[in-house]
Amino acid sequence: WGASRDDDLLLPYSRARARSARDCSRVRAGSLEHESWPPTPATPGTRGPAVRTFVSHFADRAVSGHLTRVAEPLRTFSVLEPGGSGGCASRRRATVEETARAAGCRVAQNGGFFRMDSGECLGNVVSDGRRVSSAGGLQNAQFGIRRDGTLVTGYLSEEEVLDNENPFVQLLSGVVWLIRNGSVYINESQAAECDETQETGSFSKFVNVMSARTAVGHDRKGQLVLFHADGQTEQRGINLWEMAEFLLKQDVVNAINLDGGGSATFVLNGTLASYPSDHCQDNMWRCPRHVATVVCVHEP
Ligand code: NDG
Repeated sequence: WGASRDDDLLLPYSRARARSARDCSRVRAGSLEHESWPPTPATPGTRGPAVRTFVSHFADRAVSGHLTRVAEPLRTFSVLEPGGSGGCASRRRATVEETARAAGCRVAQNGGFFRMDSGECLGNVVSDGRRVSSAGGLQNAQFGIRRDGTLVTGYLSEEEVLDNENPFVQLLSGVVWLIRNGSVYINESQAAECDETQETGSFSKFVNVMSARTAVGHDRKGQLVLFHADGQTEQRGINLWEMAEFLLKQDVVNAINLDGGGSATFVLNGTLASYPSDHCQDNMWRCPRHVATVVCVHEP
């Protein structure tokens, strides 16, 4: 999928082409729209992630979840492959607990999207400086940290992902750039991004349906922010507009939407602390999904 659309880029007038709601062309070179936030030195005394638990009202529904802030993310934040290094290459899938326990994460959530049938990690994955998966220039919202601690949010060409001057040490892909420079950026994302990366349904269903959700971004102090809300597609949870509004109120400046639905998982000190929507083999119980990448907050 997607590859045939490469041809679009060879046409001189391709830039003028009206963008469809499913822009799955690949951008290899040049510079795309993204925001860079310079590293902020941590104020002395701030140690470890600050985890807040909420049960908040969205319209009439009570929704539970967590908001985590991380000072000095360069030293304490990692994107992890499923079940440890080599997990994307071998299309392994693991629960967030499995991946997080082995890596000693204090806080961990599911990360990027994956193919439900094959387990393939989708999009860019740079894990502790190792580039283990490539989006091949497909346009989806990216979040990453460069070697000097700069936080990058938005769209990146293949060339920019591979930058050698100030390379990415952590990078992952979501679907929908929720907040750009302090404003909701969902409509723009729907026009610009490849929606084949998600399997919930049409792009507008994916955006507007109530579901469990996760996100990553940063606030005005340069702290990395992780968000997770419990839910179940069409039954419980929040849509992307509600998540973006919540994050804006928390002083978030840039954020992207990560994998949600049955993938949404929050793990605190190695223990499941969220209410997953997938059923276990015994229909009575709910079980955390085996997912691909994990976002992890660990000791420096
Ligand atoms: C979740 C996603 C789905 C995705 C799948 C695998 C939501 C609401 O995980 O889009 O294809 O990554 O984010 N659902 O089910």
